[in-house]
Amino acid sequence: MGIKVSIATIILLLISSFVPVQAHSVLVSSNPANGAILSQSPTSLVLNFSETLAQIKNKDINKVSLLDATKKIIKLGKVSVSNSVVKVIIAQTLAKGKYQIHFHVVADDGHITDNFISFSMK
Ligand SMILES: [Cu+2]
Repeated sequence: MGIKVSIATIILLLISSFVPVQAHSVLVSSNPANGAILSQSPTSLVLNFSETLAQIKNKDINKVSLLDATKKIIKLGKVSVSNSVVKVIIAQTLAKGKYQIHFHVVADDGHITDNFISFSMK
């Protein structure tokens, strides 16, 4: 019994190690870039992922939010997705300080990427 369970576990581990890792969408680049120090307020956020993102008509499954240093949410426009690129317009001028871009996106294979990057305004 115990042996059967461990064999099943080993087989599962072997199978999972063959699942292609490249299917996970990771952030490749962005504008503003992670760690950027800007002197001019950006008018949009552009996030470039490694994989095509899933899209469902009339549903916002790919989400982006912008927070200031006090975790206050900055108003953004509607998120637009084109293949692996997410773009959103920033609806206001950003004051001096630190900001975080949080993103929660769904790759074509259904895998979710949930992370954030930071930039600051000097
Ligand atoms: Cu994946």
